Amino acid sequence: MRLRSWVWAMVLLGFAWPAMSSPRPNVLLILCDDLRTDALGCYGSKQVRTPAIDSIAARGVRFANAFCTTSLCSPSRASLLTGLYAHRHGVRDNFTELPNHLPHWPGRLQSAGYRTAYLGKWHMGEANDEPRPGFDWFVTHRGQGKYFNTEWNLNGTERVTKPGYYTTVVTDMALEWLRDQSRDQPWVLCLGHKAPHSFYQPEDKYAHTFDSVAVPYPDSAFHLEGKPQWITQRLDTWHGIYGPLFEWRKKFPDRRPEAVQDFENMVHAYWGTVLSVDDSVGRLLGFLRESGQLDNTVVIFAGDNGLLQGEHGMVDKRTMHEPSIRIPLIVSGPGLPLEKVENHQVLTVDLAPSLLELCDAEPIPDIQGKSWCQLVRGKDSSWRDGWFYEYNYERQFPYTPNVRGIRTANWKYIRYPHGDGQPDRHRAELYDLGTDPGETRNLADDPAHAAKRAELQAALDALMAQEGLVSGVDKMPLDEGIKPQLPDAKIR
Ligand SMILES: [Ca+2]
Repeated sequence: MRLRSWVWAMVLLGFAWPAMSSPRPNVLLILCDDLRTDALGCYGSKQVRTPAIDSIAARGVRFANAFCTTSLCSPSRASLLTGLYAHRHGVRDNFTELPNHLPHWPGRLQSAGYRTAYLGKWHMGEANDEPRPGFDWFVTHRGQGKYFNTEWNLNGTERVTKPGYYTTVVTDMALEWLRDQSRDQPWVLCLGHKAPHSFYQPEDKYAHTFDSVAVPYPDSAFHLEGKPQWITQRLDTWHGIYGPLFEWRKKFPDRRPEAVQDFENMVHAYWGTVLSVDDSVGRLLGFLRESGQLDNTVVIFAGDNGLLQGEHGMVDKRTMHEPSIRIPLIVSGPGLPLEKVENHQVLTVDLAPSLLELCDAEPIPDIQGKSWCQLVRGKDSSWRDGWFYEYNYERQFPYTPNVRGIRTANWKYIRYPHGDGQPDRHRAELYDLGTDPGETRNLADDPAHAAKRAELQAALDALMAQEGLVSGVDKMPLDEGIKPQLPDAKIR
């Protein structure tokens, strides 16, 4: 009774109720492109020092087992925004627009009264740099952008080539936008880095930081026995370790042991681009701290997909092996625990419902992701045990078959459908991640593990059937095999 009387007194005195509740948090999403978890200090890198990124983990939640559901840039970005798998949002490759009718979390927050901006790499719709729905301010470029001197489309008003390093330029633009925002209205800022996507070009000041660090090919590159043949066939291609290595190797294929120097140079350059991202994060956090907004901002640092860096003889991503599907995901802000490491498996599709819950906004109905807000507070005992992965063969990049697979906390089963509904022609893969996290021993054809394989096959079928993906509905192209051809220069 006392509370009700107090509320009525406030109403009679002319106080508005919303002003009495805590202000809605701002949202800063920092999205990297092709960032491996092991290129960050807080995920255990011994080489790459990332104090600013690590500081987000220290004041928030670091997800130790975050995964993408399709390891490819555009499909995964669409999943991060919409909470949907690729088969639902329809962005199956790097050349498809995110359909305008699909709701996404920044758009939801815009409808709920937020000011919203997207700055940097969008990359859904290769040639389109025009503004997209749901954002009050939208600055991007065509295609992959360039590490130096990118041409930007400023909110559809003009195209400007801004001199300098991409990571620095996009951070300057982000700070400029943040300084312009009123304190009376919450905001969403999505910053899409190009880094550390190929072709890796560090800033001059980081070009030689790792010169003294030896980077051999991973041991798993030399132990492909028991794995499907297509992995061996990939070795000399655009996505294999003896191939061009995103132009860090000029003459290829090169299987000579001394050609590992090209691989080492490539990895050094990749790491160098991450150091600039850490500088960017430091500047953004510094601004939020100095302007008194840090404690009321949800800060998300994430990658869109993982990256193979020599494991099993592969570079690039797309496959379902661990380095390809693992993404960094670190979140801090009001309502979240401090310095927590969350070990449950979370997915790209979980970001949208989680952020909308943190901002107390209307959820998007009928999506496939699940909010992890209660999970990280230790209050969700019904979290998923397993999830399925999907990738469709690309004729422009004929280095990875169709992939359907399931990952549980301790097991992974991967199959490679041909695309014609007939029995698979590639050997499947089965790994005991509990004892073999490096996926070195393929147990798929081991009679001692036949029951486990059958169990996981049934679980995969059940998960996909829940989404309506039964035989004949789950569409995919015909697998035309692994080919030596290089992709078209315009889409590399
Ligand atoms: Ca990517």
